Amino acid sequence: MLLRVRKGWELPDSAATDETVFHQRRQLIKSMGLGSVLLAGGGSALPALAAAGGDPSAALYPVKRNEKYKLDRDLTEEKYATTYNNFYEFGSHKKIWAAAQELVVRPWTVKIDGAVEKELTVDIDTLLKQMPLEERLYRHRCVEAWSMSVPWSGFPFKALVDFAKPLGSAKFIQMETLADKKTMPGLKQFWYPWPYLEGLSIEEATNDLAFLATGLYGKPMPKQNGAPMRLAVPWKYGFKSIKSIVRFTFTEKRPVSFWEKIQGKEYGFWANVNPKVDHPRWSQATEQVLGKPGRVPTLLYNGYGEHVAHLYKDMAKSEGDRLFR
Ligand SMILES: Nc1nc2c(c(=O)[nH]1)N[C@H]1C(S)=C(S)[C@@H](COP(=O)(O)O)O[C@H]1N2
Ligand SMILES: [Mo]
Repeated sequence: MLLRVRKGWELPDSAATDETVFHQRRQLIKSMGLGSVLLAGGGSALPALAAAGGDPSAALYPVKRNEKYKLDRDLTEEKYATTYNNFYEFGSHKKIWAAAQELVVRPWTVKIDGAVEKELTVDIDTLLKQMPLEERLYRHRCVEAWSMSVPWSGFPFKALVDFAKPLGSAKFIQMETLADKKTMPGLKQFWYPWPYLEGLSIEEATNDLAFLATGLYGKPMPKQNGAPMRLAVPWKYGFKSIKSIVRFTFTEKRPVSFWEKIQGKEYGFWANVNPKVDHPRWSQATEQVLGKPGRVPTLLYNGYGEHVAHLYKDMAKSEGDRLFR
């Protein structure tokens, strides 16, 4: 985001083709894995499936769509949303989707700590079974001025807050991404303050729109999009929507997020979308929709003002335009 300059959204056809070939290869490996299960018998079934990328949550999807959240534009084609990604743990180039296949998503545990009744660690599949899964169509607006519209599967963040039982003193929730040097080459960029951290106020996290996404296009979350669970807060710039979350810490103090630490003047804590507040180095007035020619106007709160504007009414004076960068 800071160092990376893209020549528009344009995805070379070759990359999309690569993806198709790549998936076909995965299919092949998968069928080979299943083949060896049949040959070798039950004992080796689990490792073979795991090696072939088997996801124990696959049977949960697709989930029922919540029709409350409407789009004003077409859905982005899956091939763009799953090949045009930001995930700095895997580098700052355009082949993130390929590099991110190294991410190991099982076993995966999520820690809940800080100002809660009882600190705990929960296995992702145990958590998924308890959460009210649904599908929502959301826009996503990156601070780099590109955008997409995608069907996330997942559950309201509020359901996780209820599950966590925060104490009255908790005012913010800090979230943390996995930081695994073995599989994430981006961590070698030692000048970044790993792990990737983000935060929301409790009011934001319990707002209807705040969503913990565990699937995309009716399937488990692709690794490059932040498997097995990532945030989706569509009224904020994309960098707030932290991927591959391993920890939620309830706290009294406002967390300092990853990009805020690096360049606080450009990437603040609140980061609500606003076409009138430019990034110091570029305009935020318009955006490039992935897969579409030309640019469209950017909307205040990315078009979600009716859901969230009230959260910031009393803060507008004290925070000024920091609400929007
Ligand atoms: N852990 C982590 N989360 C992250 C990022 C990242 O680099 N690391 N990039 C952010 C940015 S800038 C954007 S725009 C979105 C991109 O999500 P997508 O690849 O699913 O479109 O993820 C956000 N979450
Ligand atoms: Mo972004």
